[in-house]
Amino acid sequence: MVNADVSPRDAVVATYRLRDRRDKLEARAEGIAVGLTIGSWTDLPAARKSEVAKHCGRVEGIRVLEEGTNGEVVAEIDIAYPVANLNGTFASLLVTVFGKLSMDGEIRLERLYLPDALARQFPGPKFGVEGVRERLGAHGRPLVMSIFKACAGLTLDELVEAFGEQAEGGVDLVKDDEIFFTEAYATPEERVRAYAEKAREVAQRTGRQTAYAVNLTGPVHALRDRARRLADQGAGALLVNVVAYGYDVVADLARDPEVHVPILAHPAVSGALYGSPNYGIAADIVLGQLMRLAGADIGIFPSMYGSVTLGAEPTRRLVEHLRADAPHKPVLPAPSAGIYPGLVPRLYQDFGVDLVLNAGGGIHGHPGGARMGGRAFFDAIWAVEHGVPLEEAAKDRPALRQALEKWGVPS
Ligand code: 1AE
Repeated sequence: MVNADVSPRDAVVATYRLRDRRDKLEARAEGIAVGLTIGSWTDLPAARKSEVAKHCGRVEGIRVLEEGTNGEVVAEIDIAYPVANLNGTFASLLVTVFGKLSMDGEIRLERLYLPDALARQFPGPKFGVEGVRERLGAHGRPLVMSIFKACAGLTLDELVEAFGEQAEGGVDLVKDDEIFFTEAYATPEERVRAYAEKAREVAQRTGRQTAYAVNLTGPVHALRDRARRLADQGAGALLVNVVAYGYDVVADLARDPEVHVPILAHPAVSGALYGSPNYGIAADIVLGQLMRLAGADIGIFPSMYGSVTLGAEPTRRLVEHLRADAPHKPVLPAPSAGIYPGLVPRLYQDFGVDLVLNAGGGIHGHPGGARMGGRAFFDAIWAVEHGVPLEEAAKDRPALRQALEKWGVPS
């Protein structure tokens, strides 16, 4: 019953890491290939029809990685699923490769190969690295993004004042915190309009334009209208809690020409998918590969250094997905959580110049306030670009000096 005709060109190939008895691996792999496509746990007469059999999955490989105990081994298996089973949605992709299977004991989706013809059915980023740089007028250096902290409970006037403080620091973007949902004090539309006015006022004085990435919240059925409205009213970008809402929701926004601003993908909730080494879906798929397909222009993920961390190897693979040669535009990486000015040389070294320096505490916790917090990042950028050690640059740059005094430079 296994389909021998499906070629890599017209198949999605999923690689799983699982634990099972060595002598059961073949049957297990075959059970997945059939069970997730045309079969079930028992013989189904209809599955023998040739038209149905065309849709069957195929075992592409079985590799034992580690010997375990009691005859069990840790192994990787590759299963090819015909693209013809899918319909260009994340729902069809994820349910095919890891729907029911995700509940079948110790098994983890490690890699996912999509042929270009299938990848093209997903929108990908509307702007990508160059498009975001163009919109923000920021070239040849990392972007600096401030995370708006402590928002719930502030009146619109207080919020505008806090936005102004961040804009005075010269940051390219101020983004809402992902946990900012309440509209009791100001709606997202009111914030967008008021911050845009404040940004214009600051820009007239400083020559620096700051865009606002507004948290796109509300019921799913209203998101597209709200996104269009926020874009029209002056939002610089949309912050979306992608995993909570679902990749297809983001893809709909990315496909819509009237949503004419970049999408910032926040990773909230994703740890529930990738957190275990033995279950779930690898972080680089969740936060790299699928985010790009869905249309994220900036991809936020836990940095390797800070308060919520991701290891160096998953990070490398994740960033590779964001930047790899592919049918879609590349995505700007925003390694986040616990970012402060002393880390800037390390971030350049690890990620290069196409990068977003995204900081909440590292800007608002600056002894001189958010204004000085933003400046400290630009001082650090200046130092790296001129090959000057941070401590040296800090001597005549008070914002950087105070930041280094408070948070130091990692060794
Ligand atoms: C990986 C997500 C980071 C995030 O959402 C966040 O708010 C970070 O804040 P700070 O920079 O760690 O204060």
